[in-house]
Amino acid sequence: MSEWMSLSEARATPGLRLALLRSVPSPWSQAARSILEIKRLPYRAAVRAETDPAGLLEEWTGQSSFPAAMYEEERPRSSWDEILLLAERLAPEPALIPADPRERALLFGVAHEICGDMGLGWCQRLVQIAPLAEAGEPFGVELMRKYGSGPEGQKQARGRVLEVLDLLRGLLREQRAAGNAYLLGAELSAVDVYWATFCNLLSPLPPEQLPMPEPMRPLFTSGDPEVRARLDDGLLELRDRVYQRHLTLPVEL
Ligand SMILES: N[C@@H](CCC(=O)N[C@@H](CS)C(=O)NCC(=O)O)C(=O)O
Repeated sequence: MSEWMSLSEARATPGLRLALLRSVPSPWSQAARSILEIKRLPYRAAVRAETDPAGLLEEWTGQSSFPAAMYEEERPRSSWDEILLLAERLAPEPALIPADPRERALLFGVAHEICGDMGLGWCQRLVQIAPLAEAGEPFGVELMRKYGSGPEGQKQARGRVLEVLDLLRGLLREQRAAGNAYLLGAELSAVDVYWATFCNLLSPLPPEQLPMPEPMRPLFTSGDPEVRARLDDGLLELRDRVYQRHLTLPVEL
């Protein structure tokens, strides 16, 4: 279990600090933690506390989303790729980014399809929050203000989720045919970690492995039959395997 500190405490602490969203299975936060843990990088976990001055995360990191990784006095890293590159630099082994430039380009391309703007996580969030925002639910309205992608983006969102799932199951099928267990080959890479953690937006791990507030579970469970069919085609099994072999269970929120 992590010892959580406030953002103010974290700012006054040297070393590697990760500002995280707590209590919700935010896949960006979960992926960042998982990467540091796989690499056995010591870090301090920080969460916004009531004692923190308003706007501290924004002032410190220049943006308002979680996670953000801060190493010593270096510039804060707040996007999934910056956080991955920082972790890889601080602990090159086990490598989660291939050394070969062509394979690396593929890794960042696929990872963008999972974690980036208009990727799987982004688009599934648009699918989840649209009805809440339309109903005037403050949480949905706020997230739509922050992450809305215009009427065109909203229209594309569900199709993009299906497309990325097709991309991932295609990669998995090809690797399996070549006798490999992971999305990009024989070894775990960052895209396996992203898939396992982002899968919780569509089909969360069971309560004993992911103890999220239960009223939240339906929001994180896709009832879309086309999504379910794609998950059942090897992707849930991959998620389970990655968690069991490489990540921490139960997930700490
Ligand atoms: N900046 C991140 C994306 C992080 C992100 O979308 N975080 C969301 C998770 S739902 C968040 O912090 N939402 C809460 C908020 O904005 O207050 C990246 O590009 O990797």
